[in-house]
Amino acid sequence: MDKEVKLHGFWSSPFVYWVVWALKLKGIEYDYIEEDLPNKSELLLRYNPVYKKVPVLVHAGKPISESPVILEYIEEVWPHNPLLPKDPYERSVARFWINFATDKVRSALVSFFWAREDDKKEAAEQMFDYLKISEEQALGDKKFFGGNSINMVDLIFALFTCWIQTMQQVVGIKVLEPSRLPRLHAWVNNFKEEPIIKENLPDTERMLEHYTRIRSNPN
Ligand SMILES: N[C@@H](CCC(=O)N[C@@H](CS)C(=O)NCC(=O)O)C(=O)O
Repeated sequence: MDKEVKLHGFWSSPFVYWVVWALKLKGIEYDYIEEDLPNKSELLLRYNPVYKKVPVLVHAGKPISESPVILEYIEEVWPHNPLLPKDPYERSVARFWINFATDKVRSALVSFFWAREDDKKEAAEQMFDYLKISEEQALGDKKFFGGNSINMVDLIFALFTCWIQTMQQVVGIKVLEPSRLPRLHAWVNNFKEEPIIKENLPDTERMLEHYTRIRSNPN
């Protein structure tokens, strides 16, 4: 029987993983529909006519698009195993870092991935600066951004797990090194060791092949 919750996704998309992890951490059953992005399904185009992107979450026939919006929706509809702090101030701090990661750090990662030979070092340093700020100001000495357990900030910063690791290999520069970002580096390992995350990560070989192909042939 069809489930009430459906997720349209793509296997290498970090935005899709944010939603997968949130649903799994809350124990929500769902049907997963893998999209062929060069050849999107009619349903995806109907559900997300503005951006035509994944992820799209469909709950009781109603579509929700844009991953941060989807995460907020999941948190509101299924408040158990919370992904945001209860305290309003702490919640605003979490949202501040979610914003910082999706805006500043994510664009720095994209610029790093696409940088030409001459600009690579500068792009790497810009990303390092943002990661250092995140390490010092948001993570501190905690195990996770959420404290002792994973919260929404951890899910968003997960861009700096498999995705940054693959991109560093493709670009040929390492930014997230234990000597320069020791606490963030330890966080990556802690995050990837959490059972729900560990069971739901993209295959590293396939990621490397995929991102190498994208970088050498953007179209
Ligand atoms: N801002 C969107 C970004 C989603 C996004 O970029 N999805 C990509 C896959 S990683 C996509 O669907 N690309 C298809 C396209 O652009 O045609 C979100 O947070 O959900």
